[in-house]
Amino acid sequence: MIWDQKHETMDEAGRKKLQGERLSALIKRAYGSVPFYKKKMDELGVKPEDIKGIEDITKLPFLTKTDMRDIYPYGLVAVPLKDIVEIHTSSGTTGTPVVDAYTINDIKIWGEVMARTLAMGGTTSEDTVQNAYGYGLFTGGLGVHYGARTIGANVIPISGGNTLRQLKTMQDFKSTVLTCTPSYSLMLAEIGKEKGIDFKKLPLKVGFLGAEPWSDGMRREIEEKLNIMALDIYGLTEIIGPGVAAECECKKGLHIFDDHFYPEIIDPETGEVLPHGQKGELVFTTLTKEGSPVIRYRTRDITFLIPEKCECGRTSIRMHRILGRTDDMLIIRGVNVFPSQIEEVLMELEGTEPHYQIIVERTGQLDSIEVQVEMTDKLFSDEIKNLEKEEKEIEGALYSALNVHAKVTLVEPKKIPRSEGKAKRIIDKRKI
Ligand code: DLL
Repeated sequence: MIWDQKHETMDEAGRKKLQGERLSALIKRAYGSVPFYKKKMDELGVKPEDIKGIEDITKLPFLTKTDMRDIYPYGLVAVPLKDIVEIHTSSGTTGTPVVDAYTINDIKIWGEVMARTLAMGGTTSEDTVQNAYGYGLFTGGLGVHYGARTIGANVIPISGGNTLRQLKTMQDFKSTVLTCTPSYSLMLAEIGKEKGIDFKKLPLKVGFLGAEPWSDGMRREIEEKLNIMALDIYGLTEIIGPGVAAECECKKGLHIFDDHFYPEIIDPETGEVLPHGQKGELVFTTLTKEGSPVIRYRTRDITFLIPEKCECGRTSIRMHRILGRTDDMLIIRGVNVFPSQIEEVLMELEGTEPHYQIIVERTGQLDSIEVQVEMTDKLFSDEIKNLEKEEKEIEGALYSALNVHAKVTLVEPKKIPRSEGKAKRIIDKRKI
């Protein structure tokens, strides 16, 4: 179901015109009210009048995470503080958190883009949404909440964690929609199975899963174990939270809500804008945001854009699911590897569970990785020599797919820590 026919199915010329008008209004606003943007534009010799259409976006300076931290907390705010009605921040586990400050209109737009997201998987006012993203400064909980509210669905604001209560709630209230991270959905499946829950008998039909990288192989596991359709949803605090892009039922890339969030792909080394279809760093400009507008923000996420029209009828540009982050890329003996590529390989194998961790170490100048992956109960009860054989086979599969030697260790079932939010896939011993 398409929530916003007008904006989601615009023709190319109409979309470009709207984007251009919104960009030029945004730049006037940002230049006039955010000293940080004025200074950056003045340094480059760009004036608001130079931005007439969307193609002029390349004249503008980039914004980085470091910039956002330097101007913490209110440095990007473009309206009087009395007009800010809500703030969210990133977790700040890796440094000063980044802040998103919303006006009432920003919250309304958030509700709209999240309604588009939930409608992609068929959510209507008849549905009961079990929202297991964390509520609080994290954007997941409230973002989904506003979307479900906009649709008029019944939302259960259960937040993350407390798995037994999640499972009871799912059964008692007959939840039809689940929203949480992909890794947490697997934990629900696992504990549910242990408790004897038959997901085929529950009315749960769709999951909107995101906030962390995952693969198509992981999707297959989740869909099978929970008996749902699992769709990928993407977003980040700096831009709005969830509601930046989402998959439709075709599952062929995520539709970017590009009437609000304009995407570009750049070469992370040179900053050069790359043509559609080429892999690079995703950059976003918030065309309509009032509270803390973001101009050409370098997300550090790696993907490519898919301009062709989707079978679902939406005309917005799509992006491939996130392939990795520039700061998560491992360089193992000269080969670039993203954890998601390792996950793709692991998900194809028999005898293993979708729970793994990658341990990175440095010996001398060289980085090496060990992949710890859980074996199934069946394999666990097998003979040692079979385990060793399986480890060698996985090492071989990783080598032929990625050209990288990784030591593989099969670990006993339930050994890898489970996650209620974003899973920690990499243990980087180089930094410890
Ligand atoms: O994770 C917002 C969100 C909440 C998205 C709920 C989807 C669902 P942050 O905590 O600021 O915001 O983290 C943003 O998480 O730059 C990506 O690296 C990663 N990320 C988010 N969604 C996906 C996804 C929320 N679907 C950072 N696939 C982003 C891969 C994702 N990575």
